[in-house]
Amino acid sequence: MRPLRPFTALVLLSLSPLSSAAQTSPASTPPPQFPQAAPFDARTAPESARQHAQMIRIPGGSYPIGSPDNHPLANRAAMPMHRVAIAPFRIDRTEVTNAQFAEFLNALPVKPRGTEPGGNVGPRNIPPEAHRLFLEFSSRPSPYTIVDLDDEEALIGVIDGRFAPNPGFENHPATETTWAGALAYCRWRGARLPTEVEWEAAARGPQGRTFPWGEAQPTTELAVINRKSGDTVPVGSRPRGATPEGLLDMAGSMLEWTSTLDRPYPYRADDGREDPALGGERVVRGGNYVFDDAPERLTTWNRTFAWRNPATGHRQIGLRCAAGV
Ligand SMILES: [Ca+2]
Ligand SMILES: [Ca+2]
Repeated sequence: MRPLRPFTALVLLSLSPLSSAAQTSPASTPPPQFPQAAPFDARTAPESARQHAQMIRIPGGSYPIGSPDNHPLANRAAMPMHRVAIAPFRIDRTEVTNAQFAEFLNALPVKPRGTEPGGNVGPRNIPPEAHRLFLEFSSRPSPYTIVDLDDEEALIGVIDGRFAPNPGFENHPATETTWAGALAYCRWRGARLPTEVEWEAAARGPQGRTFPWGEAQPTTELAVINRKSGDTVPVGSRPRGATPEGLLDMAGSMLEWTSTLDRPYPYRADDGREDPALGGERVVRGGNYVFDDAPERLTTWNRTFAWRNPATGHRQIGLRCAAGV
């Protein structure tokens, strides 16, 4: 359970203020080098190939970015509103699914053992040298996983010695992926993570929509919100909440990792916030199905969310990839 972690960290800090644990916050850990995956192959990764082929083009141009200061749903952490010139790019139509992310795991040089559903995967299922890549809680806490398969909210497990989505959850959004795990997936597919401003431009449009679908207040018909923890739904289940270009679940369902370090607006691409080698919190966008049912959490400009340590996976954070045109 993720909510226990801050408490655990506090206990450790208070008991051993001079230990290395006190001096290095997990969120500041630089991302590691993960093992090299086999080259992307559409024949063995058909779900990821389909997602990639259906990416949606977002026009380049000057986009409004950041929170207006005179709006009922204004957010100080997203001020000031400014304009950013954005080159045309493509972005996934939906969040990446468990089936798609499992295809990436099976391209890694790691052979899991046995059969266990996501959440029950443990040291017996993973070769010892790869525990740190897949297990957040089993054995010692990992410094930086790809995905937390031992977290109770994980929906990818092991079936007959292969990584596999939990049956029935193939088309649900991937959960418990770390920031670097999300980046590694997108790179394997020949893509990348969207920058924070690309994500915002795709959700907001050049005219500056308040919500991805427009100005109407969020409802459960427009967005996957107000659900119990673990109760995800298949990606793209709220077509009425699509953007004009057809992007789905840009508000609600999962929060989505971006490439960008959490630094104040105005956005600057050249000040280090896009350096993938740096530690620090990465921005997640779009609200999520458990915690973010309030309208101010689902605006296209909101960039303030708790629990986004990039080194561990989270039940409420998923991903979608971007690429050049
Ligand atoms: Ca989302
Ligand atoms: Ca986790």
